[in-house]
Amino acid sequence: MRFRGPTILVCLGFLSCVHADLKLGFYDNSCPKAEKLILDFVGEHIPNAPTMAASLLRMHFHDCFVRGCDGSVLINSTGTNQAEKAATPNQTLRGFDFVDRLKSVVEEECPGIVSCADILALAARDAVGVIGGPFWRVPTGRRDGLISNSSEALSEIPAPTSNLSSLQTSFANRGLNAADLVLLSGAHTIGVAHCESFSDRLYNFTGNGDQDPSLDGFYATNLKKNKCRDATDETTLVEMDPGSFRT
Ligand code: HEM
Ligand SMILES: *[C@@H]1O[C@H](CO)[C@@H](O)[C@H](O)[C@H]1NC(C)=O
Ligand SMILES: *[C@@H]1O[C@H](CO)[C@@H](O)[C@H](O)[C@H]1NC(C)=O
Ligand SMILES: *[C@@H]1O[C@H](CO)[C@@H](O)[C@H](O)[C@H]1NC(C)=O
Ligand SMILES: *[C@@H]1O[C@H](CO)[C@@H](O)[C@H](O)[C@H]1NC(C)=O
Ligand SMILES: CC(=O)N[C@H]1CO[C@H](CO)[C@@H](O)[C@@H]1O
Repeated sequence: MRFRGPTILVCLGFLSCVHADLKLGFYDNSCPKAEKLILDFVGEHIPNAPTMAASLLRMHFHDCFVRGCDGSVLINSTGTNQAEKAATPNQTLRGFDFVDRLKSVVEEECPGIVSCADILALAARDAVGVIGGPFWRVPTGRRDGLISNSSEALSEIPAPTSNLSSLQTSFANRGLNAADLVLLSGAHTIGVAHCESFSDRLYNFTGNGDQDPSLDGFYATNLKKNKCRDATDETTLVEMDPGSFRT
């Protein structure tokens, strides 16, 4: 299944549609207010916390890339299971509380009807809209998964060090082509990254204390001087798109 042009971000919403019957307005009869409640909640809170839009969009992506968009990214670890949340790429996910609160609002209206997976998919879409991003239609009817496995998350979510061919393979495994990869990577026009996610490209690209030669020299120098001052910085955040990372 391929989606092109203005519907770029729709692909994420459709990832799980291969195995399930999703449709627009799945809850029109069972919980007619669901989508409005989500939109209102997001519209009320995202303007006060605009960086949350990026967090929700990324959480939706991570959810979808492990076992489909099934909400399993939200599941907590237990004494006997390390959940997706515990995997390294998830250590920088934020917004779990936001989704939990949203779920409570929807539960109050219609107990046990609307899946967490749909709530996350809709909230990510609506939050991007609130900060001035594109709109895409989100078919609903996802069912929540019960399995959440940190080692799967580690192997399924592309690493910041992944090269182009492994990114293409990872996307192809989910029915997404090179154009989808490029377009969806455009999500990085919002949000932030921790220095540690990419500092090897500044300080130790091949293990010899070198810099990635494909990185723009001016940008790299600027990052080293003003942001990621040494190879061990684990806390500094860098704006993905300096000057407009919230919009
Ligand atoms: C193509 C493979 C991808 C890789 C390797 C990748 C990797 C990353 C990394 C390393 C970060 C920074 C994490 C941190 O240091 O805090 C990040 C952030 C982010 N990613 Fe991706 N990503 C990919 C695709 C996507 C896609 C498809 C989406 C959504 C459509 C997405 C949405 C985001 C967003 C919104 C942020 C900012 C999060 C925030 O500000 O809290 N990414 N990504
Ligand atoms: C996960 O744990 C947090 C903190 O204890 C709790 O607030 C949240 O409701 C839990 N989420 C789920 C999906 O069980
Ligand atoms: C999690 O997934 C890994 C890799 O697929 C597997 O070896 C492991 O048994 C799984 N863990 C659980 C608790 O299911
Ligand atoms: C890309 O990375 C994969 C996995 O690490 C590796 O097997 C492959 O050789 C790399 N390809 C290129 C062109 O560097
Ligand atoms: C650079 O990478 C090499 C090989 O992975 C490692 O042995 C070395 O300690 C790293 N240097 C720094 C400064 O992190
Ligand atoms: C939100 C969340 O569950 N974060 C976890 C990510 O992984 C680290 C390390 O495994 C945990 O300490 C965090 O609680």
